[in-house]
Amino acid sequence: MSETVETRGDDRRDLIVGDTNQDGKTDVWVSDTDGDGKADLFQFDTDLDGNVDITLVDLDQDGTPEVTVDGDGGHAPA
Ligand SMILES: [Ca+2]
Ligand SMILES: [Ca+2]
Ligand SMILES: [Ca+2]
Repeated sequence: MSETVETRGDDRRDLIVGDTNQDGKTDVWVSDTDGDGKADLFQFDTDLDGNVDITLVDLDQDGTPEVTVDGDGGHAPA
């Protein structure tokens, strides 16, 4: 179980989903959780098993995430 992390909102919309190693599985997610169209949740699958390994939250959307947690922070991608 990973720690649950607070985000700006609960209305997740993925702005960018990336497959950096082109194995067909998504490994990067950049998401907006409060509906303003600005990214505030960033997730990475670093071991490429399809599950999120690190979650960063930019609560004030200044481009620098304030919060970093292991795992998906309770916000698994759909
Ligand atoms: Ca946002
Ligand atoms: Ca993983
Ligand atoms: Ca910030």
